[in-house]
Amino acid sequence: MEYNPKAIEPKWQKYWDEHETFKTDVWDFSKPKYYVLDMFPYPSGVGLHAGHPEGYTATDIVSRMKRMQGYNVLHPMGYDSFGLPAEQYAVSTGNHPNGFTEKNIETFTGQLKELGFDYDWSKMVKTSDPSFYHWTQWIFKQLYLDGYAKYVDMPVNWCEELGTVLSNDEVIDGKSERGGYPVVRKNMKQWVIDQQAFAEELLSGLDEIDWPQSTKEIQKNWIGRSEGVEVDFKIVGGGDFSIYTTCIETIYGITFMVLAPDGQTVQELMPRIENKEEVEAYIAETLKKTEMDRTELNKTKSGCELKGIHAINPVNGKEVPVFIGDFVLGGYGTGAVMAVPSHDQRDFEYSEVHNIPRIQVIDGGDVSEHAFEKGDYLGKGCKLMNSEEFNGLTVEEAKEAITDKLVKMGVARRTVNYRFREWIFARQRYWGEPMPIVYLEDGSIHVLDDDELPLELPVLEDYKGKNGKAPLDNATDWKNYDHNGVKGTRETSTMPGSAGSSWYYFRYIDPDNKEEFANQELLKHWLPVDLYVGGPEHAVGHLMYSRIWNKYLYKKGLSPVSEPFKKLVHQGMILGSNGIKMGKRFPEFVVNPSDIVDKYGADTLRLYEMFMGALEASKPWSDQGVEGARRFVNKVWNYFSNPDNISENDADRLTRLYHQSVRKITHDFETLGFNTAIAQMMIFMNEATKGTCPKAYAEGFVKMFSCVCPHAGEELWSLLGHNETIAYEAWPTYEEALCKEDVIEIGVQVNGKVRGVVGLTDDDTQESALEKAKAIDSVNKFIEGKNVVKVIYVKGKILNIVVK
Ligand code: ANZ
Repeated sequence: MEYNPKAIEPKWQKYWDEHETFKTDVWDFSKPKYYVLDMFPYPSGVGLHAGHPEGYTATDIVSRMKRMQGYNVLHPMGYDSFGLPAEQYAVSTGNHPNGFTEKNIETFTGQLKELGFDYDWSKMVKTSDPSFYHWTQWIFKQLYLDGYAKYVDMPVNWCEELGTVLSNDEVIDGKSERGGYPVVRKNMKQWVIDQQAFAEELLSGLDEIDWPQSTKEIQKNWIGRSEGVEVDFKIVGGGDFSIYTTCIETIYGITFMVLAPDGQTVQELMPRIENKEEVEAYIAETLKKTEMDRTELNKTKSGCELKGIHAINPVNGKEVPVFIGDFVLGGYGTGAVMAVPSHDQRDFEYSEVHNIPRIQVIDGGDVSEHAFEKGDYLGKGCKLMNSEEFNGLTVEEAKEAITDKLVKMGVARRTVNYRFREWIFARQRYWGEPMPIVYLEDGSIHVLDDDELPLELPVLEDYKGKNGKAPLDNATDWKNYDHNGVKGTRETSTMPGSAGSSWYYFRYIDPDNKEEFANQELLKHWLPVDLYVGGPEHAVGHLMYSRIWNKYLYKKGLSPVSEPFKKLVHQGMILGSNGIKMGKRFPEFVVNPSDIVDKYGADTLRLYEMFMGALEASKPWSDQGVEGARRFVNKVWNYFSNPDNISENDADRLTRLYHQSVRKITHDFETLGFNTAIAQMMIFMNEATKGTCPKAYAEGFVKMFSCVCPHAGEELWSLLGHNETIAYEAWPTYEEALCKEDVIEIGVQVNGKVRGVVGLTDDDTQESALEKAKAIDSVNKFIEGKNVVKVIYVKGKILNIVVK
């Protein structure tokens, strides 16, 4: 029978749909649960790209195996459907983005079904659907009521021309990435989420989860915890300010202080500053720069002195000049630093530019001697000098002793700082969740009552924001709030793209719930997600925000788990056959998965993408590779679809290989080593096709094969005489004893002379061969009490032990 994917693939897709084969009864607690999650796509207008089927096939294989192993499997799919492209479509056509989004979702769903994934489509969620964002708004409301979502004045990157706040990565050299318009730092009232409140749990939680080490590192650095001391400095003539330092042991080395130009202190001091004009001009310059530009390590340390202002070092009463410099950020620590140019690289460079003396206080740690090893603090393990009673202490001892002294004096506090700040939680855009917030006439904030949710997005005539206002500002009727006599104006910015994706994995478990965001008993049973597969580019975006929302819900008793994703795996990128990322630059190298399905079938595409290399590796596309995958699917098909190849007897030439294959493929699927699992299938097929195959082995093989190639798998299963889907059949088992290779006897030489014979199998390594040889008296006699200096072991041939 000819293998014809064009006929069997739609046939089985229809069968799965009609029989609701993959519909999960979430209330069935009789079996152990397994929750497999894919990062849901943004439904762009271009449809699936070649990278999508990679991660999705990986989870599909695992979910199919787990189902056969007796788990109740939840493997859902949905859409992260708010976002910029749909908004731009609305602005340019004047149409509501919903229609555009729905059309794209239809295309995506069609393409995903065409690939044969075992999604439970009845659990589909869309973040732009009011029945979903109802609960995004509700969770935001709880964050607000509990004080984690706040409306605060804070510095942002503001682009007047675009009329919106931009994130740091949307600003290049002080201009907007889009359009090249000027961007300034300015203070604005913003909705933010206080993520620092969860910093400690976010850090300690990393130890509980099975995630790639690199992703954990990225999250750790992003959080950027640092332990230090805040010290108060008096100003000559009245007033004071505090600084934050992680190197208090260098306090005797202070020769100047630097304040952030965008901080409060310099404004307060302004009347007393003698060179006011110069200072104000420098502040204005600084406000044009982004934080990224300011913290760039290689740039010159610009700044200017605040003439007439001196600070007093609390340890020795010494007066030092005060400067402003843009490398000191207003939003970190206290926005002020004590500068120690002998031991800090940036302070050193600043002192060079501004001609400030240096005092060395750590023996061997002077940065000027190591000026080229930028960024390193060079004092570890060294001893203090020029530091009065602390001379001779090590840096570590001095840290403690000086802190103790300052704390006792009442001028310092031990503190912890985090690099990450508030998460800015509002965008001046249309296509996002409306905020459930109203500003009342008396100036107070009203958060909508539960019965006012969901607050739906109004339809607009014009989707473009005007005069620096958000698009929703155009919705005059909608904006004016009047509820039971309470009057006010609605917040017109919307939530950022990452709002819905921060909690969607809760909703899959109970997507139709109208009373709560998900039933707690169900959450208790189904969370955490057992396996999550998606791209590494989300390390500090989505994967951080999801952990933050879950930490909050966990604290509140609304999530049963402290971490939402137990195991995380990043799939690698599928490159064009030119070895470069597929994209607009080389359109001729872009592969459209639907074209491959059309030409070779979905099973071939799935098998190919799993066989290209390790899941985590990036790998180039190869048309010959696809051809090879198709030949293998053909080979499996031709062999098992022919009844002449199936025999009834069990004990057979294939027994050992079959048991080994079940062992290896099960193990490799479990650890997501799909390429090596498929390689084992190939080894099995090479042997099998030399003769006939017992029916039991044929069935076992087809079950494993069906995880990778589900359509051909189902069809072969029915040809083997079954009427029901293969999806719920029991996973094949193996016997360890039957996996053992035959024992081969080889001679053991000690220093070149044969001293005995040892039985070894294919599984034996050099170490185990040596151990077995030592267990033979006639051999051991020549080894005992001597040093084994070398072992030469060639499988099946020789074992030569050299002793001295
Ligand atoms: C004196 C000193 C001496 C410092 C020395 C370092 C080495 P992390 O680990 O990132 O927290 N700093 C403090 N506030 C700052 C701000 N708002 N903008 C820029 N830099 C700031 O770094 C803490 C160190 O960064 C602090 O320790 C301070 O410089 C600087 F030999 O104080 B240090």
